[in-house]
Amino acid sequence: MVDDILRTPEAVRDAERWTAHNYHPLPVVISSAEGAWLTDVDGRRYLDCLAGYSALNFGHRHPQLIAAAHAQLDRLTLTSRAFIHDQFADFCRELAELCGKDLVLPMNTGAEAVETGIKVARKWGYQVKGVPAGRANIVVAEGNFHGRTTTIVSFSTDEDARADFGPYTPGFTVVPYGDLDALTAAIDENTVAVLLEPIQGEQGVVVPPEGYLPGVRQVCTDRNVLFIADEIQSGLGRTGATFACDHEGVVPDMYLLGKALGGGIVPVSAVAANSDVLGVLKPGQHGSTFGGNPLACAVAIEVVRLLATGDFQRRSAELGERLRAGLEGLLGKGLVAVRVRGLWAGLDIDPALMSGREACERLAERGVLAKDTHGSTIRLAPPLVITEEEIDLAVAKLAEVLAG
Ligand code: IF1
Repeated sequence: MVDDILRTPEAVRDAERWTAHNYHPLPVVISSAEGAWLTDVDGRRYLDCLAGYSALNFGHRHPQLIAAAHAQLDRLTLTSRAFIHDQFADFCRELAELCGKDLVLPMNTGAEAVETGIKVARKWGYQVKGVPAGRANIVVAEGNFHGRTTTIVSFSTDEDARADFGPYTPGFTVVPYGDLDALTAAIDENTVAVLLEPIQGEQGVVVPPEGYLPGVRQVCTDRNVLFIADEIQSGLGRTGATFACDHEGVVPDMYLLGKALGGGIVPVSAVAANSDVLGVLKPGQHGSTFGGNPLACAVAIEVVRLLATGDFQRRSAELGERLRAGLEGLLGKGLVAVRVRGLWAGLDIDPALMSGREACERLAERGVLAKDTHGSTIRLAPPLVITEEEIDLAVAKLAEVLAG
């Protein structure tokens, strides 16, 4: 058992004693990290194949990001949006330019970006599209994961995420993911937006059929409906492009960003859209205490500059092909399906062999940390700084686990 191998350090028992049990973490207590590697309290090292659910795309403590954080910590950390600060304009401009949009609204967590997108879409619907007050609806997909607020779980199809959190927020229509006909049929005169992950992360890195995203784009354009792409997990280099939508040349009306935007250092999220959409918000109608704070902006500016060269995107695409080849080599050897886009993979293990959780426990015993999603599916999402040798190591350890 993983507890025996990793022992159960005092810190695990302390954590379990003093925290709500809203997670079931592996019994690993990390004390330091660098690049793609973690070190636990006993000095054991692990290759990180989760990267904070894609919040660590640039690796642990990327030197350029840490330097920006240190410099800002020694100057200014928080002003609130009641005033402006000297990092704010550069952050908003450089992120807007990366997205090809006019405006950026900074928040902190991904869920706040999603909530912002929902609120802006509704207000746009009433004030621009002319939807009758209180009648706006938003089309979402089965298997979605957009965060854990009560409104967001209102349209979740995952009972664990949703049960006993009612009463639920109305105004959402759920359709099968990847089914363009069903999505088109769900749009009516009061539909203000379609909200989708371009690739469904928590569902197990589910890539929609080719043509689906362009089809969604077209029907949203034709029906005057906002296409909101939740790129919080799929964006910022993870899939081998700046945004997952890029793979099919699709430009949404709103990008929802988070996770890696904060460089694995501070929570940073944002909504990027043109002024005809984000312009519906007036002072006092939306905000956040920490949204767009100086420390967050200083780090996120460096994140945007790391992405501006395209090097991380190219690296993710190239190394992703090595990862794909390695994983596809395990089909029929314990894996029943492999889905890969850049350095992001969803693996379905033969349920008769083991659960995703068991696979992750056995990987941890072998020095690789990953996370199951559901059942016998695990996701691999290493930092984009991982090397070819480290990819080969992760695949080899997975092969060992699957071979029993
Ligand atoms: C947990 C999942 C992943 C996200 C997308 C918005 C958010 C997330 C596409 C909200 C957050 C995190 C949340 C974290 C685990 C992780 C997760 F397992 F929950 F579903 F990555 F797949 N849109 N995903 O993936 O962002 O508010 O968390 O900053 O809640 O367990 P957040």
